[in-house]
Amino acid sequence: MFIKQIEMRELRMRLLHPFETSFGSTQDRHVILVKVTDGAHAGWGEGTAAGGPFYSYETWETAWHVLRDFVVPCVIGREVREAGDFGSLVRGIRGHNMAKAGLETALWDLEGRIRNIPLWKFLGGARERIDCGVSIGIQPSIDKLLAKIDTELQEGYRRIKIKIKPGWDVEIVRQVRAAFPNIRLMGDANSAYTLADVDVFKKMDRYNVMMFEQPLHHEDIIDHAELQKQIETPICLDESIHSADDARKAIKIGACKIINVKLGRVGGHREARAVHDMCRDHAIPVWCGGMLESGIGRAHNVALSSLENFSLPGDVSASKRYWLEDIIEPPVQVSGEGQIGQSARAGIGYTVKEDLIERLTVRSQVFTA
Ligand code: OSB
Ligand code: MG
Repeated sequence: MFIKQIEMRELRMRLLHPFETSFGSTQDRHVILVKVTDGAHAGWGEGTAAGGPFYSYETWETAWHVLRDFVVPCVIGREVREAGDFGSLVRGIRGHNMAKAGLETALWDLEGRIRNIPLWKFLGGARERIDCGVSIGIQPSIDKLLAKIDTELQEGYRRIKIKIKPGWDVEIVRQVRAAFPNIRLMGDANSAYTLADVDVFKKMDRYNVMMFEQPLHHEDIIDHAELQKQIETPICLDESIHSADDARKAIKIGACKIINVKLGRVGGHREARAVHDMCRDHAIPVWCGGMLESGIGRAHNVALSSLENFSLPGDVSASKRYWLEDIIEPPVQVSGEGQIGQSARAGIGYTVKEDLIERLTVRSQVFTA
């Protein structure tokens, strides 16, 4: 593939509802899009950085800077044999995986379209329908949370993830479990605890929670291994895992029993698949995380989730939970059984609404070979 043109865009989008985690609340969501063309076909990717350096150190501002000044110059005008070769082109750039993933995933879409094959098949996926869960932010009250869970269950979602933080944990989990005795329930702490809080997790151990996601520090695996020894509920790592090698080490020391894979966090499809393979080889199930994506990032998540070891429902849910109007057509839709079907069309398998993208754009830059 000759990389003839790369276009970066920053979109200003607004979430239908604010999303609150242990590190704050978001409603204005800027989206970094990357469009890459070989002259005949175009591929699209999304960089999923947030407005502030709270989930990770990246922000949409740093992602723009790193893409424009470092990542794009490594790729523009190059003959790239296949999308999987992206990593070798940007080998010298440390970190900034969300920025890299914006372009990396665009190359996978492009290659899928050139080969006229759906991305999920091209990645080697087998799941024609993926199981969906939802991630529900911290709510103003327990009653609002219970009502929201009820709505999502009626929509068909197969697993409910709630956000927990000190003071919004044991009692919340107890009440949710009392109201919904049989649902698949999990809690995501986004690193809000330390090992000193082990008793909080021991108390929550009673409520048949599928997993606690990233309870401890975002760079830690040692303390997670210690916590896992002391509790029954599986620990799932999110923030701590940036590569297949991170996954190998975490599994080796017993820091987790499940891993959440996010394209942005690991730098794109190639590494996401490597994390998946590493986990599969150690009998560790994975699921696909979400970063409040627009339809483009969402479509990439749907395709990734087709790989066999994505055996747990992910945070990949319908466009309409986030956006009044999504930037792809059709929007990502979830069936009454809580599943998303794979597209039969080439690449990400959705039509990109370029006119809407143009209206939402706050800045753009084009690089031509
Ligand atoms: O920790 O999984 C997370 C959103 C932003 C940053 C981090 C996380 C999340 C979510 C939302 O949980 C998942 C989604 O619905 O896209
Ligand atoms: Mg998480």
